[in-house]
Amino acid sequence: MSDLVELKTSLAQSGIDPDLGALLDCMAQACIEIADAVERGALSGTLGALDRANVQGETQKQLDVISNDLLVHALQNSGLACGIASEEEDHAVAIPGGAPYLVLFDPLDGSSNIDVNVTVGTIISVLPAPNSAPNDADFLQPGHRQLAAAYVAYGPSTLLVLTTGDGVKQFTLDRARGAFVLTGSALSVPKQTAEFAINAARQRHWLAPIAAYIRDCVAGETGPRGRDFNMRWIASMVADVHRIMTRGGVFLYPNDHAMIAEGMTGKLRLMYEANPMGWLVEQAGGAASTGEGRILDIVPSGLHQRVPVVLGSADEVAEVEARFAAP
Ligand code: AHM
Ligand code: MG
Repeated sequence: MSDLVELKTSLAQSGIDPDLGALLDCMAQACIEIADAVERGALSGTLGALDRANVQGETQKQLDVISNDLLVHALQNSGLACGIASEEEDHAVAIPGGAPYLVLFDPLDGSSNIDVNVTVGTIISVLPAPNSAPNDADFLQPGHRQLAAAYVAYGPSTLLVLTTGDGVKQFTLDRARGAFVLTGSALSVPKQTAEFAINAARQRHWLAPIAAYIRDCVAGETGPRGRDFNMRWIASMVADVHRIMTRGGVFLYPNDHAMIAEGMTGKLRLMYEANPMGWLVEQAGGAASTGEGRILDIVPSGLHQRVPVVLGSADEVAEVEARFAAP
């Protein structure tokens, strides 16, 4: 089909700084290589874990490291970013050259799903660079300062979902062209939903507001919510959020008593998971909260800081916030 709009063209027509467009196109090209690596899996001998951990103490998968290297090398050779922060890098990586952007990413989110052939993804955030030789502290900007946010879902189709602050566009990888093409120009998260996503195995650890919210959803038609709810949990944030982008829902990864006992403030990382996904959901008309306030207004204190996450259909996020606000 010749009337399809490729990502590069869509970016050029969007009115954003051409260098930002080129940066996003560069990231997209690297993600096509990640898609190839994920798809080949066992054929390349790249499934399974490495005998080493990242800065958060999580065992790295081979494909975590391959994906990180592909993105880092693409950016180092692009001349379009002056700093990188990644889930798989302990500290920020500076890139000489004076480009005005910082790029943050989770190279392969949900990587526990790789070995079972379930959708995984890449999450990307772009911030303005305050100087040309950034260190960790220069990245600590609230999410509302993001210039672009995107995820790539490596599923039955490889999808790129992107915002630069003017709504959310979806692109599908066309293997014949070797390019992403526009397949959705204004993604919208319905305001209301009857579907929630949470790891219910942590129920015994939940804080009271989360326990009360899920109890009322599960009570269904005869409970206080007066309707039946459905539950889905893929354990790949990209896949769970993409379902919500497509048909609505609420995704919760709250802080809980067990994590608090370990000195944690949730599981998901603010800078390269919660902020970009939060902004994408907001740009599609949804909401993104810790349960006690807007995620994008958090002033970060660390590159790998963790936060509670409640995002998706606006009415349901408000319902969770009301539980936290209740006396
Ligand atoms: P990761 O960045 O180490 O892959 O962890 C993040 C993932 C999310 O994609 C997903 O929502 C969550 O962890 C799943 O957690 P759990 O294993 O507790 O279900
Ligand atoms: Mg990850």
